[in-house]
Amino acid sequence: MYPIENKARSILSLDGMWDFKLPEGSEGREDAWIRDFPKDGESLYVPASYNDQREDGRYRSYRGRAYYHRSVTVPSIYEGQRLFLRFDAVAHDAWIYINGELLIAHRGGFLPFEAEITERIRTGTPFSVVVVCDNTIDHSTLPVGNEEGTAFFGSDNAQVPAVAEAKKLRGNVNLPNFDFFNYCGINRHVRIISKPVEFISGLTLVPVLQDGLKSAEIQYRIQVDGKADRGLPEVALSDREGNIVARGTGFEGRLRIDRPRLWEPYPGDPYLYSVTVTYGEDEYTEQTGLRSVRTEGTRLLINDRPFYFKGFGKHEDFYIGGRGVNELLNTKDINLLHWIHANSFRTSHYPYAEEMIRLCDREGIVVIDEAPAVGINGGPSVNPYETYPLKDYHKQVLKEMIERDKNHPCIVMWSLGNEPDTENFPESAYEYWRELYGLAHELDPQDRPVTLVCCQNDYTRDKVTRTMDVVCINRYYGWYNLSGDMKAAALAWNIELDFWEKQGKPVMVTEYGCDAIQGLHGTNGEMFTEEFQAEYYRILDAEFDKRDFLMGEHCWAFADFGTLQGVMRPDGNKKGVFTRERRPKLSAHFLRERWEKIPNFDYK
Ligand code: BDP
Repeated sequence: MYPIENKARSILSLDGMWDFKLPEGSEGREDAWIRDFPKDGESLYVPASYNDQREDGRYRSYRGRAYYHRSVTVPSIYEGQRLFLRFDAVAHDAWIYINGELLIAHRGGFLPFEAEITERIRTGTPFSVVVVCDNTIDHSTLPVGNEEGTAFFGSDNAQVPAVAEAKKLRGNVNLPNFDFFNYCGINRHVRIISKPVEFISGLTLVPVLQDGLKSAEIQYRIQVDGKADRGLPEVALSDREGNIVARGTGFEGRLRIDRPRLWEPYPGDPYLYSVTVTYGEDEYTEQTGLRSVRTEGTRLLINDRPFYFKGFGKHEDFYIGGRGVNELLNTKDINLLHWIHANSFRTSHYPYAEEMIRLCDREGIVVIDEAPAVGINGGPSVNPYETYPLKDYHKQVLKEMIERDKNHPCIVMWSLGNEPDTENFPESAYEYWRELYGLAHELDPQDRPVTLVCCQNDYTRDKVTRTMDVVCINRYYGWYNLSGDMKAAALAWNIELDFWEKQGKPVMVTEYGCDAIQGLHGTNGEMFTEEFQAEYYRILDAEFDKRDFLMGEHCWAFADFGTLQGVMRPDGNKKGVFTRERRPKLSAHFLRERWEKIPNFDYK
């Protein structure tokens, strides 16, 4: 549950300066650091990625375990409370030690974990927290790293003998099989949360709209923790003004609402109610919205009306902090989405910080929530489904993601992953992704639509994409192929769209785009110019408008972002419609004019 403060709970933030150390070589002394952290550690800021905080190339190229330390004292006034240490995200694998003893280990860099420390510490007495985090990516991690060969967009031509030899000798390096920088470290907030001895440990909310949206109920389920029986929980639902509009008692129940105010995407009113649960001494409040979501024919319906997605794939990425949670930047991004008349984004390619999802609830931005499964693709000769040990872990990540985000009204669809191989090994792909599809439906109490985002490939061989609730396609006609030839690109799009039209499914474009270097201009549609990017969108969007079954367009990408260096990535990926510092490129003005004219509902 997201940490909150109220009369029963408080938060001690552990954000700020931590001691940090990267192992120097192969001395193997680091185990001792867990008990006795070296005094010569560097100072690094948390929450943020460690990679760009110091002028040391090793911080960017490092592969392996990194060590953080901090001394903490919980004030004595907390005596008698239960205390929990929570990490919102540590990339990628983490081991947390309290006074030299392992408290908890966690796999995966984008989801929260917490453990009770009440019995491990004494209030009023300093204790040490050591975080060991490992940024290794390989065939068993999500996102996936390569174990041999080159990174995504790498430039190592192994046919040159000297290059092949040098690669063998260079030792362990991280080879991302994905196109974003592998920013690592304590990327999100760290907090100690105090809770009463008996406390509320789980809350599930399912809005059900009835009677042609004229009435509604919220089904709730509550879990508690603690030895003593504190009776039945009480539940109160308040409207935006704070008036209680429904009450319930018990671990499960329904809150009925007459004349409900619906949660609507901006510029509609993203109306939020508050659910407050009390149990013994404890109290927990969560905001929730009333909205329905389902697919029907070629449409995705929000509140029973066909929604048209306008927006982007994004990244959590910024100067210096890397993938560190950045609430100031999130605020700016949401306002840029409003400015450009976008209504949605996908959390490509991993679940974003909880603060961002909460902001989207409030601001009426529709979200497709994506698991960090990117890079499940080994080329024509490697069947990743047989050789990458991922499935159980992938299930675990899905479970954690849906558990974290299940109550948010802004989330209307789960994405199981991005651009896996579905073409070289279509049967294996089908088996793998259909099982996860079933699991996501099972796990989600709101039973939202489920998708997987499919790669530019021979779509006729792909058997699984078409079985998802929504077909999501990433396509780069006019850029990676038919480069610069927008006439041919429009033709290719139409050939492919004819195919998808026949599937009778809701289809949306989850990525299309091209690099544009800020300030580079031209008069003849030259690739990489701002004019080319604007023209690219103008030409392709005109084709999309002719297709009634297409239910959305997400440009790639919202803003320029950092990647591994390589010959195709001059200072990162430049497909942003905004620059990395959030200045609009020419295409932003085109999209703003276009999207102003496209309503959220009934466009198609
Ligand atoms: C797609 C990926 C995305 C990349 C993009 C690109 O989904 O992560 O950044 O292409 O090449 O394949 O810019």
